[in-house]
This record gives sequence, structure tokens and C-alpha cells, in this order.
Amino acid sequence: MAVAAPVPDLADRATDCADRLREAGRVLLASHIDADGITSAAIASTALARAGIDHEVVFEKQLDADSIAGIAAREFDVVCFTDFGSGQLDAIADHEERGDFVPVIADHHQPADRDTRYHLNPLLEGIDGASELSGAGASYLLARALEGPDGDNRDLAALAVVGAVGDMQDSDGGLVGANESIVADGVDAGVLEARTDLDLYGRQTRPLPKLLEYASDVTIPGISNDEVGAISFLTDLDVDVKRDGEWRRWVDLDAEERRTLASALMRRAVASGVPSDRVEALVGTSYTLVDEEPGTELRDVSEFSTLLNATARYERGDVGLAVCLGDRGDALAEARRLLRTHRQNLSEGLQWVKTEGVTHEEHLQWFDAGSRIRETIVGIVAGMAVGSPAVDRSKPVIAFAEESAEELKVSSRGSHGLVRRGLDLSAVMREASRAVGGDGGGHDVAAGATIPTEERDAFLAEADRIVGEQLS
Ligand SMILES: [Mn+2]
Repeated sequence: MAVAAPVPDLADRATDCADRLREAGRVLLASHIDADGITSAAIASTALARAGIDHEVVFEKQLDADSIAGIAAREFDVVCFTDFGSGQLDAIADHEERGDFVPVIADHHQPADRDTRYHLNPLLEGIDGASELSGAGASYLLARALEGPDGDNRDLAALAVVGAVGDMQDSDGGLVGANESIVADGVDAGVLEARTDLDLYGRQTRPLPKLLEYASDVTIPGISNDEVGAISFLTDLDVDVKRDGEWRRWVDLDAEERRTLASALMRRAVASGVPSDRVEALVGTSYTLVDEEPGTELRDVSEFSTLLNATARYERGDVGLAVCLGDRGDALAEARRLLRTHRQNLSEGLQWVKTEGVTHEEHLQWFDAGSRIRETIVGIVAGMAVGSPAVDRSKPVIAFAEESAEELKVSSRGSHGLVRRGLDLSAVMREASRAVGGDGGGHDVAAGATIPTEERDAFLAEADRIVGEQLS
């Protein structure tokens, strides 16, 4: 029996969407405000501009009935939604029926019950939208379908990879599935390089001791979260870790020096009792944007996506978009300033948690930051707390922050060790929030929810019970 390859079907959908966009006089491009959404917008906007299609870009933090009505009020004939739209098709289809606009959707999230004609989503073709294609990847397929006779859009694969990594689709050490074909396009087009490398954040910009000290994915006793330990590990190596009195960065090392450092780090991890799957996680595929200047955050895909997320968290999607579109002047300076502010806020947030401490329940620990920590970063602070001596590593952390007058944002973080023992925070967040009239979900090691403010204690009791069951 012949089985049709899934990607050609996606390409057909992309062609359909592209044809409709070409017919439109003007297009409103609406995108989600995060790294994946910003790169989605940059890819679609570039492709529309190259195809000579007049358009404007708008970002939304959340696509709901109100924001969709706001979009309809802009009176564009065609609205292209990227990195969201599928999940909101119930509301979008109402507007479509009323003739408010024709939606064209490039998304990778779970579609709602209703469908629409111009709908590009990997889940509709049996491709996993969580790990094989991101919003930026869907937008990239759309961009390829928009290509004219004057040149192809394969250079946009670089941004598609930034988006996929921004959505953590490389969490198993590299990109897979449809994402891998996009990587291949970027390599062919000469804009991207993929290689096996030490998988720590900050290879381009962090001085070596900070690279090791701040590495949070894999915890190595005596090095992670340990400035003195990281420095003594480095100075014991047979590698010149300083040049002219300054710490070198990973990007400054040659291949031999990198091998020496990486293998010493892995030996140290093994000797410190780090489980073998975590030791393996120290190595992964790194993606480099070869046209960007070495030693800048734009050169490394994961640092680039962090920079974009910083603009998004402070509602400056316009700044992130300008950087993606090539602005290396004011927009890049502003993005870097936002990233510095962001790191400052994280460190103040973590300090606040350390000072105030956490409250222990039987199976979990929690803190309520109120308005002291922005709801957009409280999850990251909770994750940093998990790796710090401020909390008990044998229990997950649940963090609350004010989302609005009526709602609390809940973020939860666990450890890989707890996940191995059965912890699934995605289920905890979903079930406990639904039990109190909220909603949530995510990943086993990190998940979130939104709940009515007055339900905090009821939510905690339910979450504590579920975690207890999972870990028993
Ligand atoms: Mn996304």
C-alpha cells in the first residue's frame, strides 16, 4: 500500500495559502509575541514583501475573542495569522462567516473544532507540532510557496530554525522531522551551519566560567551554580582559558581546545554521579547563523531566540521583528538593553525568592510573588530556584504571580530526577487548574496555568495531591 509522504501535503496547503495571499490587495499579518511568533512574522513579512504584497504586522500576546474582534475592526480583506490561529478557529470562523476577513493560518498548535480553507498546520498532516515543526517552520513553508521567479526564500530557513529552537523543539539535542529539512535548506542556502557541539547556553557571548556556572540544563556538582568551582575546573585544564588577562569564550577556542574542555567536563560529570542520559545531554547540535558576526548573540540560534524572547516579554515585538529583518543599529541596541533588563529582573526575582523563602506542602513547595515578579518571567525564576540552594530539590516548585486583578499566573518547575520518578507537571497543572475553573498544561518538567485569584489554596491542595500520587 502506498503511503503519501506528509510533507508534500503540507506543501499543497502552503501553495493554497500563498495563492490566496497573492490575490489580496493588502494583508494584515498577525503573530504571536514570543521568539517563534516574532520569527514567524519576520519570515512571512519578508516573503510578502518579496512577492510585492502590501501588508502590516501586528503582535498579540493572546489571541482571544477580543483581540480577534480588534483585528477584524482593522478592515483588512485578508488576515494572515502566524504561530497562532488554529486553536482560535471557532472565533475566527465566526468573523469569516460574517465576511469580516478571509483568514490564512500558518500555525502548529492544536486546531479547534472548526476548520477553514487556508489552513497550514503540521498537525493536519500527522506531523508533530510540538517537536517537528514550529510556527516559524509553518511560516517558512508558506514563504517557500510565495517564492517568485526572481529568487528563492531558502535564506529564511535561518529564522525558521531560530523560531523552532525558541519553542524548545530541539530539546532532545537537535532538531528532528520537518525541522531537519528546514535546517538542510539553510545549510544549502549557505546561511546556516549545524554541528555537534557542547550544548550549553552562551557559546558565543559568555566568558567560559559563566558558560559553565550558569548552565542550568545539566547540573554538575561543584561547577553549576558555583563560580569558584567553575573557575578552578577551568584553570586545572591544559587549555589557555584566558587571553590578555580576559576570560575567553567558547567561540574563541579552537577545535582541539573545545574537545579537551568538553571531554573533561563529561568526565567530571560522570565522576560526580550525574546520570548518563544527563551527561549525554551535555552534547547536542548547535546551529550557527554564518552571516552574523562571531561573538554576538545573533550568531548562535539559541542566544538569538533568547534575545527575541526578551523583546517579547516586555511587549516590544516590534523591536524583535526589526532585528529579524536586519536592523543592526537602534533595534539591536534596544533588544540588548531589554535583555540586560530582563536578566536584572531575573536576578532580582531569584533574590526575592531566596529572601522570602518558599512554603512547603507535603509533596511540593511554593511561593506567591504577587506583583513583585512579572508574570511573564515568574516561570523562569522558578526554574532558576530549582537549580539553587534556595529550594528543596526533592519537590517541584510552584510559583504564583498576579496576571490581572482576577487571575493568577501559575508556573511550575521540576527536575529531570523527579520526572524519572514519575512527575508530570503538565498533568498536574491541567488537572488542578481545571478543578478550580482555570486551565493549564505544558511539559512534564515545566508547565503553567491560569486560575481565578481566590482559588489559590484550593489549587495548591489539588496539585499537592496529584504530585503525591505521581511520585508514590
Ligand atoms: Mn510557536
